[in-house]
Amino acid sequence: MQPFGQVPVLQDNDLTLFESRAITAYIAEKHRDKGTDLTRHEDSKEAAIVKICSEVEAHQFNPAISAVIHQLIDRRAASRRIS
Ligand SMILES: N[C@@H](CCC(=O)N[C@@H](CS)C(=O)NCC(=O)O)C(=O)O
Repeated sequence: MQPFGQVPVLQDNDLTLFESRAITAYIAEKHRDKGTDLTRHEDSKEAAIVKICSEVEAHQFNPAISAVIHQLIDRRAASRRIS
């Protein structure tokens, strides 16, 4: 389902999606009339700011925090092996 063997994957009827930000954008668009319009589709300036936030999260925040998360997971796994 995911060409790189990773998660997440979303299957919505005949549509299969991968890449977390594409999945969340799809869900936000699909359900935009059911609450807060997270993608701000009616205001192009606000929509652009949402896209900037997504890009910053993907390319600045995520690489930095991923290293921390993986270290925590590795440390927890190591402590389980010791005990
Ligand atoms: N760019 C992808 C990255 C997905 C990703 O890194 N998934 C990790 C878990 S958070 C994974 O499946 N790792 C297992 C592997 O790479 O084998 C996305 O945003 O969906």
